[in-house]
Formats: sequence, C-alpha cells, structure tokens
Amino acid sequence: MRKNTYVCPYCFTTHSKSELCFRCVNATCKKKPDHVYAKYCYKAPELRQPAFEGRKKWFGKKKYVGECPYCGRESGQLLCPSCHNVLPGLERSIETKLFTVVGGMDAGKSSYLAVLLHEFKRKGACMLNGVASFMDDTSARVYEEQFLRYLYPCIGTDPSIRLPKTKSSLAGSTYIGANRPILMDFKRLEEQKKYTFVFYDEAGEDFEEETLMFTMSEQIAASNGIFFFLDPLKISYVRNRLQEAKIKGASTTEEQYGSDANVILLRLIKVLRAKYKLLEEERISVPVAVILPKLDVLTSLLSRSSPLLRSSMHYEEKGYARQEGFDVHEELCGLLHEWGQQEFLYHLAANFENYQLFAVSAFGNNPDEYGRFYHPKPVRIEDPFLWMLVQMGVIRAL
Ligand SMILES: Nc1nc2c(ncn2[C@@H]2O[C@H](COP(=O)(O)OP(=O)(O)OP(=O)(O)O)[C@@H](O)[C@H]2O)c(=O)[nH]1
Ligand SMILES: [Mg+2]
Ligand SMILES: [Zn+2]
Ligand SMILES: [Zn+2]
Repeated sequence: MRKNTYVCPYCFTTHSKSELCFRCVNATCKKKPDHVYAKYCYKAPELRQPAFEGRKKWFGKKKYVGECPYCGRESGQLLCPSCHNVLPGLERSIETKLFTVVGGMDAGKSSYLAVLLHEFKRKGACMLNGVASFMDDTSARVYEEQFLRYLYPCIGTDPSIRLPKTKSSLAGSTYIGANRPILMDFKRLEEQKKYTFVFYDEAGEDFEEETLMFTMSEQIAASNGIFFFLDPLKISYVRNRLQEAKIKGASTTEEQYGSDANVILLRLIKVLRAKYKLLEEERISVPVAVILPKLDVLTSLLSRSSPLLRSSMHYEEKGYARQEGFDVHEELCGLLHEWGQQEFLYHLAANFENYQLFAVSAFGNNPDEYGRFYHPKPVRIEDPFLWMLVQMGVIRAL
C-alpha cells in the first residue's frame, strides 16, 4: 500500500488520504439523511449529522480536521467516501491491523472471537501492560448484540443459548458489510503508538463455495493475519473416538456437514495466490495461525504428558513465550499425522512462509446436547492471538 492511500476496512475501496470525508460531531447541527451509508448497509437512509467533503484544515501533518459547511464547527471524525463508515485514525502514530477468521461452518470461529475479545479487554491487554477498548459505539454494539448477550448473559446466570450461526454477507449478493467488523483500540502504556485491531467474523458458509470466497478476496488479501480453523469434529479419526453426547455438545448439527478443512485451505490458497499474483515457487507471506478449537472435548485423545494439557505460559510470562509455542506446534503436528491429516500439513508447508499450529477451547467446557454450558473458562485462547501480535510487530517474543 502506498503511503498516501488508504484501504477502507468496511468496503475495501482504496482512497487517497486527501479524498476522505468528515462527519460533523456537533449535536445541534442540522441532521440529514445519509444515502451513501444507507447503500452500504442496505437500510433506509437515517437522519444523521451531515457528512461533508473539502474545506479541510490540516494541523501540521499529524491531524486531519475538517470544517462543517453547515455549522462551521471543526470535526476530526473521518469517513470513508465510498461507504461513510467512521475510519480508524490516520495519524502516523496509529496502525491498523486486520484479522480475518477462515474456516468451515460450525468450526467455532464466532465462539473463539467472542471469548478472545472479552478476555483481551478484561485481562490480556493489561498483562501486556496496555489497555484495549472498542474503537466506537458501533463496534461495542455489534459485539454486545452478536456475542456478549449469548455467552455472558448476566452475572450469576449461565449461558443457555448457543451463538447463532453467522449470517452470510455474500450469498445472493455481492455486497460486503452485512457482518460489520469489530474495531478495537490497543495501546501499551510505554509506547506512543496506538493500534486499531479490526476483526472480521465470517460465516462458514461463505467458505463453502469457491465463487463466494473469491468475492471476499479483497478482504482476505487486505488482512494482516489469518486465523484458520481446523474443526477436530470434522476429522473422522477424532469423531469416531468421541461419544455421541460429546459430539452433540460441541457441534450444532447432528450430521457431519460442510467441506473438510483441507478443501477450504486449498480455496484460501487459491484466492491468496491469485490476489498476490504469486509464482508457483513463491510462498504466501501473510501469517496464518492454524487453530484447532474445542480442545475441551479432545482431552481423552491426548497423552497425559501432552503440553496441550498444561496451562498456557504466555500470559504468565507477560508476552508470547516462543518455546511454549514450539512445544504446542510440535505436539499438534504429531497428532495431525496420527489423525490422518498429512495432506493438510503438506499444503500448509508448501504454501505458507509463516504459519503455526494452535489448540484452544473457547468455553473450557463442553455444552450439553441442548447447548447449555457454564460460563466460558477459556483454555489457551490467547496463544494464537499473541503469536499473531508478534508476527505483526506489535509485541516482542520472549
Ligand atoms: N465443546 C466446545 N464446543 C464449542 C467450543 N467453541 C464452539 N463450540 C461449539 O461449536 C459450534 C459452533 O460454534 P460457532 O462459534 O457458532 O461456529 P462458527 O464457526 O462461528 O460457525 P458459522 O457461524 O456457521 O460459520 C457450537 O455448537 C458451539 O457450541 C468450545 O470451545 N468447546
Ligand atoms: Mg459464526
Ligand atoms: Zn468504505
Ligand atoms: Zn455541523
């Protein structure tokens, strides 16, 4: 990406920084219907504070401020000119990092993100000597509506409903933005720099078809990191060794359905290779954390000395502990071999420069067959996220 251009994390159009719009932040300014925003989210236009272009005032080169043509007040709220969503800051001291989850239906992607964000905000950021908060009200609302109210209903009661299946943003249309990303700011106390993390929770069904996945290629290619989900319940070796009740708790459908992870991995590789215009011998550089979710149902398949059974060392050491990561990676390589996933491992090694295997449990306990479970007590949920932060240069490995 050139220095003066900017990719919108909502609609993935590229703009030069001088094209960006502003929204007035004066509560008493005359509200107008926003047709551009309505088009992006397929809604009837709502009355909002006016969006405007031009009459920009630049404060040095650091801050972007525009003057509202209606009330004359200054505003620093930047909008994408194509979709009128509020953009993360563009100051040099702010860096945006995009995370996309990829994986088949029912793999556990939404549960993972839901618990990860909750835990990172509550505890993880603090362990890294920083603070994390939702970037804006919209992100906080999306998180609340899509995740929080299911997994963390209210203090004292246990969650009794599963997260709803993530709705496709693509099937039947070519429009991106039905599933709004969640934006979270992260700042470490001793650093000047601030980060805005953008999380995309995709619908598994969008990865079930090659054409749909190609529609998403702008977003996938713009991602700074990919969480790839390999659902152990779709591996027949594993499934055949688990009791029916366990399977029902850890998956929504009775029958095994959807493509296996290998097929989705090959589709992802195809999209990325086409987008980056790579030669056959070149490998893909974007970091990929391959995540085996639902670790709580797999314990009976592990040896007693497995590193997957001990608690994660990363937060204890206040960062990403490299050795711990290697131990888990090695163990998982061995298990995936044993479970007949050689082909998957082969494609990873042949196509990605930078990947690592992880195992997590978002809930730490298996829901019963009706989807009831105890409050999430996640296991190793931060491992892939911290590794990703190391790959992105946000934190250093220990
Ligand atoms: N035992 C157990 N089950 C889990 C865990 N995480 C998710 N599940 C179950 O896995 C199923 C799918 O979870 P979701 O998070 O909705 O999966 P998804 O990948 O977002 O699915 P789509 O939205 O359809 O793409 C649900 O039945 C969850 O209860 C976990 O940590 N442990
Ligand atoms: Mg989902
Ligand atoms: Zn946009
Ligand atoms: Zn105004």
